[in-house]
Amino acid sequence: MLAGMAKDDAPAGSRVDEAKAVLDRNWTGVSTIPAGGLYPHQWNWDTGFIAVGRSWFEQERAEAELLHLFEGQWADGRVPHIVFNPRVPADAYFPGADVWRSDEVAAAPSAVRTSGITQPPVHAATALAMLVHAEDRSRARGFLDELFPHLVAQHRYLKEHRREPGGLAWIVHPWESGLDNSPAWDEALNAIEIPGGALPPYRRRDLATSDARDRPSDRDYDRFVYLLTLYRDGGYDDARMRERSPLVVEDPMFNGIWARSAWALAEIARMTGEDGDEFAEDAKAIATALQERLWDDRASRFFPLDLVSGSHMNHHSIVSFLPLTSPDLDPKVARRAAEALRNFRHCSDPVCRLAPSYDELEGGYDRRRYWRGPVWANTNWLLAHGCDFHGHPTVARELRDTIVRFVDALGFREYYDPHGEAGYGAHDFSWTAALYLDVVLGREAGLFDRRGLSGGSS
Ligand code: 2M8
Repeated sequence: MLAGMAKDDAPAGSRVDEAKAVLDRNWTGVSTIPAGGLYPHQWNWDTGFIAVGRSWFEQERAEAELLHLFEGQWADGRVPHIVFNPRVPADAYFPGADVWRSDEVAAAPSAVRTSGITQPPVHAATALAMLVHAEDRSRARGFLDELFPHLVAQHRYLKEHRREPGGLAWIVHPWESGLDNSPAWDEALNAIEIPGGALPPYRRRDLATSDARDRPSDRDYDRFVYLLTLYRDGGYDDARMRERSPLVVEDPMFNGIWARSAWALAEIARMTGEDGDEFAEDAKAIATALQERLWDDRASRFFPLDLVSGSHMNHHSIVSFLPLTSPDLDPKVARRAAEALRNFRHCSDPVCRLAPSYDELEGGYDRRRYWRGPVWANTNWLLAHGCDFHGHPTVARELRDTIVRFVDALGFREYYDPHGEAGYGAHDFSWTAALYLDVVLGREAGLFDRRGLSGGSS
């Protein structure tokens, strides 16, 4: 059971050196893997979180790993969700490079093999945070100059290839949401009829390295693989996928993070002497579209929109609150969302913490299966920045406290039981270590509480 303090009653936040050691163990020479065994390659949004934490103590490596991710960027601007490490055996992860076959697509890079879907665009805000943490600020500014065109291309990919006329970006795979197995996607996933012969034979690799109780069901996995093959066999053509995919969703979290990213791009443009108006306007437009299309006034939260059925997906998952990361959200809407977030646990247990990935009172909740109930460091961390920005420091503090208390008591796990009874998933999980570092060191440096998304940006 989670006690108030760390192991052996050490003071809160005393595992900073261990957190750095986790990141160093997971460093491959060019990037940081999420965790040994289960995730042996470079992941997209993981890199964004990892670089924030790493930049507190290893500026050069943090820059290198972000640049390495962008070596996998396609000519159309998409940043793939995985950049494969060629030194890792082909069967170490499924679906691997041979399944995605980026080398058969003209727009994909030739130097590295990648997946073809994307993940939430956290990287522009990461780059801003890295500037704040940098020991060598002139080097950090040079890095921003180098990264800026890549970030612009990432933004324009979403705008030109993934944007619905209503103003929000859609995703075509639960893996693009980052919250792969969330009950939020159940209905849409369950509605998918896989045509006979359309599913290639495959063997799951995740179950070889982790407990089946933590991972998605075989039925869900079939649908993950089917959606992948559909996109791949259509040459990763977005217009075609928008028309034919049985899963096309406007996700509040993806779009909230996109809005934050556009806002951060405008800030970076200002610092690097570029014109940032386009991005500032886009950030506002995405926030407006979030409110118009996904805000549910009665429930005081945002619900995803299923563009195939035309209905909102009214499940009580954490994605409903992530638009708080958008700086341009109407303050009244932000206040109501922050209040609803605080009541989100529905848990009588006093150690029950903010913020589970799914509401405990809802069908589909599972306190240990990934994204179906457990608490994750990254969603708490994103929400904390959003709550600070919108003037809700108490909720922000509670969210950050949860990260520190869970890690202090249970180690650097991939995710945690919301009642604090256990950690689950991978051990030595990189983004947990990185975000713990950011919270503990950011607090020591006095960065939080109404200082803005990156903890202060110039
Ligand atoms: C999980 O997703 C991957 C597929 O991308 C998997 O289950 O194999 C998710 O938690 C995702 O958000 C994360 O980026 C990835 C690596 O940590 O693992």
